[in-house]
Formats: sequence, structure tokens, C-alpha cells
Amino acid sequence: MVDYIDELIEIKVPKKIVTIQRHIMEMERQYPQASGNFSGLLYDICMAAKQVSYHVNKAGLMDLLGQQGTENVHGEQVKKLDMFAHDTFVKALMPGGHLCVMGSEEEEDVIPIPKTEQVGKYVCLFDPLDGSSNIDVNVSIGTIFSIHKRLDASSEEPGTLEDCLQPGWKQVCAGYVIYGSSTMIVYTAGNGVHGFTLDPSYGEFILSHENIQTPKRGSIYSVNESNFDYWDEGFKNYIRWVKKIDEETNRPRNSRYIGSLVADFHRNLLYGGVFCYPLDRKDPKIKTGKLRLLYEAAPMAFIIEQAGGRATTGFERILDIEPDDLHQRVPLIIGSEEDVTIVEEFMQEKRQL
Ligand code: AFP
Repeated sequence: MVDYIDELIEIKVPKKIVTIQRHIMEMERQYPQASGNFSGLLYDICMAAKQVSYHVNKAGLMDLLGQQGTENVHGEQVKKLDMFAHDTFVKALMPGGHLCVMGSEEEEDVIPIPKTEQVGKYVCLFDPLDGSSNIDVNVSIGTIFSIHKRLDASSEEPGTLEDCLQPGWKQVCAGYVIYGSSTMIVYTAGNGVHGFTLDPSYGEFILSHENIQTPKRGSIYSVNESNFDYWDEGFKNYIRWVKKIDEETNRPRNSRYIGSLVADFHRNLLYGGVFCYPLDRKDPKIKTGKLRLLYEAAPMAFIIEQAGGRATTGFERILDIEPDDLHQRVPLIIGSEEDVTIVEEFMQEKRQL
């Protein structure tokens, strides 16, 4: 009987519980000069993520599904939950004293921290609710965030657009929250990629995926293939190649596409594979791909590189791009190192069918 209870206790109580706060504090101890501002900022992001998670789970019961009736800066219909998530993040991050400026995918201009609040030394850019076309049908969605240091560390003035327009390699932290079968936050501060699962009973993010490394090659490719006729010949050839039967090179690969970047990225990060949103000629007004550099491509690129993978436009490393617009779009090929390289070789016509 005693043995049995011991066994139960062993199953129910994990040997070591590491909350995200403890993990961040332990990481910060490695940097004696750290002021604690960064931990505070991540703490605020976690608070906002918990609130959004709660409301995403209850959306159907709280009249939070459906359109808000307005369009965002990209001319897309804004969903009620999009706006709710945007407001939640702004309200959670504004008074913390850690930021000088924010940028949201839902807001045309930067959101400076007013002088009435304490102005900090960090910049936070976020896509409050990515994959919003999946909201109403209970499919995984997410939040993506990217953190930079402000350009002039000595300034106490509100931050500016220039503080937001920094290349991805200068990020000090990037992460995402996935609202899926469970809620997880995955982040990197340049010291590996770590994943934490929200335990709803304690309301805490608990370390569940330490030091994530993505496989060097995977068996998944993720792409919206309805765009086939709009793609360049090089990328079309990659898609033709990936579907051909060839046991030696593990083909055909498996097609998996959700249409929420966070969910597609998270699956491929853990299983290995490649996500592609290349340039297409569907909308003549958009000549640069669909996904946003600052809110989607750059933060995910920082994470994937830290996990041992790669991210490129097909021609240029995502983290090297110098942004010139807050809502700039880029083509994105991201995932396992070998798979990204193969796509790139087809796009650059170094590889033929
Ligand atoms: P929404 O937020 O409008 O649903 O867009 C999601 C997204 O930005 C990204 O999360 C997806 O990977 C991509 O767009 C899906 O785009 P397609 O619907 O064109 O495949």
C-alpha cells in the first residue's frame, strides 16, 4: 500500500518545477550587470499571455468571436479577439517602466511610452494574435514578440520609429505564445530556446521543453499550395521535387499547413521540416511576400537560429535585413537547416528537377 502511494506521489509531483520567472532569474544571474528590467518585461509579457489565453479559451462564451467591423493597417478585417489581444498587451507592457516604445501589427504607427509613465530602455514589437482567420474555428493561434534595446541607451525620452527599425540580429529576445491544446510560451534570449507550458491550475508557465534543438532535416513541408500558379519557377520546382517518390532522399515529404504561423512553426521546430511563404504574384500591390518582417519573420528567425535551424528569404538571411518600414513584408523560408538549404538552392536555380 505504502509502495503504491509512493509511486502515485512520484507520478504526480515532478522532481523539479521551474517556473518561467525562476528560469529567467537564473539566466540573469549569469549577467551580474543585469538590472532586472529584462526579467520584469518578460514577466509582463507572461501576464498578458495568460490573460489572452484565458479569453481565447472562453471566446465562444464571451461574445469575443467574429469581426470587429474595422480594417487594420494591412486592409484585413479585424477580429474582436485581435483587438482584445492588442489592448491587453499594450496595457500590460505600458506601465512596467521597461519600454520606451512599442509596435503592434494592429497599429499603423509606433506606440511611444508617454512621459507620464516611466520610460525604459527596451523596445517591444508584437503581433498580438497571429492566425486570426483561425480564431472562430478553434484552431491554434499565437502571439509573437520581439525585443530590442533602444538605440540611445542614455536617453530618457520616449522611443521613436528608428528604435523599432533595427535588424533582427540585434534582437535581445524573441518568443511566441501558442494558444493550442495547451498554452505554451517559447522564447530565446540568445542562450538557447526554452519552452514553458501554462499549468492552468497554478496559473504558472512551467519549464517543459528545455534547450530545444530542431532536427537538422525533417519530413514536413508547410506551404499554402493554392498559390502555386503565382510562384516563381524555382520555387515551383522545389514543390514538384518534394512530392516526387524517392526513398533515398525521404520523398515524398509530408505536407502539413495550418495557416497560423505560430502553430506551423512550433510543430516544425519540434518535429523538423520547413515552412515556406515565398514571394507570389497574387496581389500586384504586394511585391515582397506576405509575412511581416518585424512582427513575424525576424522573431521566428532568431528562435530558429538559436535552435540550430535557418531562416532566409530564399536569397538573404532574415536577421540581416535592415527594415525601412514598420509593417514591411518579406518572403520567409524557415526551419531545419538542410531543408531550408534545399529550398534556397531551387529558388536560386542552383538545383534543377
Ligand atoms: P491571419 O492573421 O490573417 O490569419 O494571417 C496569418 C498569417 O499572417 C500567418 O500566421 C500565416 O502563416 C499566414 O498568414 C497564412 O497565410 P495564407 O492564409 O495566405 O496561407
